[in-house]
Amino acid sequence: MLAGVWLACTSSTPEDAATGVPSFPGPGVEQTPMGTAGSRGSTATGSDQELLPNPTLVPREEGSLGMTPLGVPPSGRTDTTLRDGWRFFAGDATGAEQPGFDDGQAGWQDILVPHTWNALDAQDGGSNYRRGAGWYRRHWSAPPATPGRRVYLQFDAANSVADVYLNGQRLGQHRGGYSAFRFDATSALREGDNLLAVRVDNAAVPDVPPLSADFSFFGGLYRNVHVVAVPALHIDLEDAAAPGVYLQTSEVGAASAELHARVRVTNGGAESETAIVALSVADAAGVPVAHLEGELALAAGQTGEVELTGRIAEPHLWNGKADPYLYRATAQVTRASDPTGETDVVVQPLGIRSFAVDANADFSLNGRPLDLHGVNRHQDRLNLGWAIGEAEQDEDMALIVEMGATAVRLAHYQQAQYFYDLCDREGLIVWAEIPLVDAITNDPAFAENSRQQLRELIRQSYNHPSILFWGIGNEQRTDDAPTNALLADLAALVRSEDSTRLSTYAHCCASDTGGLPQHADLSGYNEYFGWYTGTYDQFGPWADALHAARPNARLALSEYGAGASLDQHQDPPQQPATDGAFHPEEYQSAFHEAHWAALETRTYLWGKFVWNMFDFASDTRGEGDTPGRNDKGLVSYDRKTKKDAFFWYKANWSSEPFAHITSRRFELRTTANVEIKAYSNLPRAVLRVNGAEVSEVASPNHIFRWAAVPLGVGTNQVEVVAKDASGVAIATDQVSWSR
Ligand code: GCB
Repeated sequence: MLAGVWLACTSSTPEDAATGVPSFPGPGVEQTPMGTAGSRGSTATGSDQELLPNPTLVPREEGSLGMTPLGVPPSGRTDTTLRDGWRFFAGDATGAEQPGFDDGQAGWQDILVPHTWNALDAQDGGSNYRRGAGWYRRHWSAPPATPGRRVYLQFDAANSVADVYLNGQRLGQHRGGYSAFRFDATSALREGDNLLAVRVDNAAVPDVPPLSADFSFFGGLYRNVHVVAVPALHIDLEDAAAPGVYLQTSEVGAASAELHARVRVTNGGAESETAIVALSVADAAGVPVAHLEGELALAAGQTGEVELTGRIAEPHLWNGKADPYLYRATAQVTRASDPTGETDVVVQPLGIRSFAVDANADFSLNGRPLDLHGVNRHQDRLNLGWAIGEAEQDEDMALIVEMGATAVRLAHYQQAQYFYDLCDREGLIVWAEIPLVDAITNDPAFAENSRQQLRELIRQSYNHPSILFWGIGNEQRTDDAPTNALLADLAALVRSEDSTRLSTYAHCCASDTGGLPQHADLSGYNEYFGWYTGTYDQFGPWADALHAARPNARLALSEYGAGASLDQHQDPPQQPATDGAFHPEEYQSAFHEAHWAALETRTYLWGKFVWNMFDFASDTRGEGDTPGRNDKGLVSYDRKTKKDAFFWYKANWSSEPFAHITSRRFELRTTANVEIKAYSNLPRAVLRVNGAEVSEVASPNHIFRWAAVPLGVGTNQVEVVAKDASGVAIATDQVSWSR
């Protein structure tokens, strides 16, 4: 919602000769003047300013001092998305980085970016999807260069090793499949036609995590590619491809909150400059509530950092789903020698909140208890793999919100900034993490790449108020010295990068009380009682024993789940063989009913995350009804069908009234009498079969059961009407079963 407002602040066109911005013709090219970019660094001058309380701040007049009607100063920055016009070759192609290379030859195809070459073969099982090289090429036209102006190529992700060339010149390599990266393309850029070529490779390499995992590693440029052009004096773009603006709040109370901002500035020009750095904060209505300014002297080519601090009076808190209130922070850099001249602007969300995690009590947000319950999410979907867009992410979020989650673990890697934006706007609490999954190597390059990916995750996602936890790893299985050293190192990196949030870890398999879960501030456990081990009624006693053994540890259930097919049914359900072909939907429901009953009373667990919100591709798997599928989702891989267990959580977590008859896809019945079960968040429900009332029952726990209901031969119309406490019918559901 807010992002839409920011993007609307267009002040220059792609062909704007005055700004020297390259033009990128053609449909599929989306351009806005406000990119986000970033960095961290060296010299700093500071400015501490008391912020005026809201009512005494006078908004600048529209149009004065360069302010647009929407309150954002015009920026010399442009951000252009290169969506269409790409040629792609699946494999290695000698010389493909050269402008003269013929990409019209056989084997090359037109594609749109985001793109993956594994959309189909990484979802169909057999552990045989193509892992290797792919080449992308795209021409574009640039106007004459403007002295000092810098042009960057930004990749929001490429899995997993990318080599970038412009006009045959190699700009650099990025290793890591989930974080954004940028290269300064200015020196390789020329007037007129330019040829961008990218070699992406998703073959296994020993130094880039993940080495192994229970999901498919889709290769390609699967997120957007941008051209970002900035004035000579600009907000830094080279700090791990971050926004270059880092916002923190502290001492958050009803009367005020402290605001600390670091803004990194680069002088890309040939002369020394003094930069005027301003940070303005506007409320959700666009009314300014704070303005901070500092100055920074920079030699030619130098990057420095300004620290600005101040106070926001009577802050409107970002309060999770109850009130996900966002301010908008606009950082602006201007040359002191030309204060009305070109600026560079970066706009970021600002949410003001405090939180605490306690080993023995509920998580709290802004001093109030908040139950953190939700799901893990993978980013892939049927026939698209990871090459998804905003519409798919909106749909994912809508489903998570409909179910009533308060939190989400975005497993097992950095996800799109757009999804973190959605979490900010919806008020979901986020566990974000790096892809340190399963196996590690002792190679120092592996540790360094893990650190790099963690640094990128933190810096690129720093300003999302929804993110409270940085995940440093998932399920390292060997409790040995190198693994402990790596986890200790990553936990320390979180502390040095971001003292305002907590590190966390998802543990399994090695000893619960061993070394591995001790490094992060918080301990998550992936436990599958009733699926991979034991029975589901063992979960509660296990959790209590762990809490007793680690009384000061802050514990979460980071994963729990069971597989379910939409087409396999059983009454009453039996615990299936996990690696078998039969995963009845009814067993998944029973598993989650038991787990949630055990979880909702254990407030010492700060978070509870179902594995998984959606079925996902794992090409090595061959179980359930679909090869290559992990079927523990509450929603199908194509997002079209919600399994019964989805409605179990909705009944517990959402107040939107509904009724849902379970086993609805169990259409052909073979017994004369069946148990009929419904979920609802209303207190009473009536069952009717073929128009005749069976009975009205009350339920304290959202499960309504009618035992041994006779079904007639032929088609049976089954209807449940859920009622409020005073007996008013509020929601109905119908299914049709035959016998
Ligand atoms: C886990 C892993 C996750 C798997 C899941 C499963 O513990 O963390 O990546 O997908 O179990 O379904 O087995």
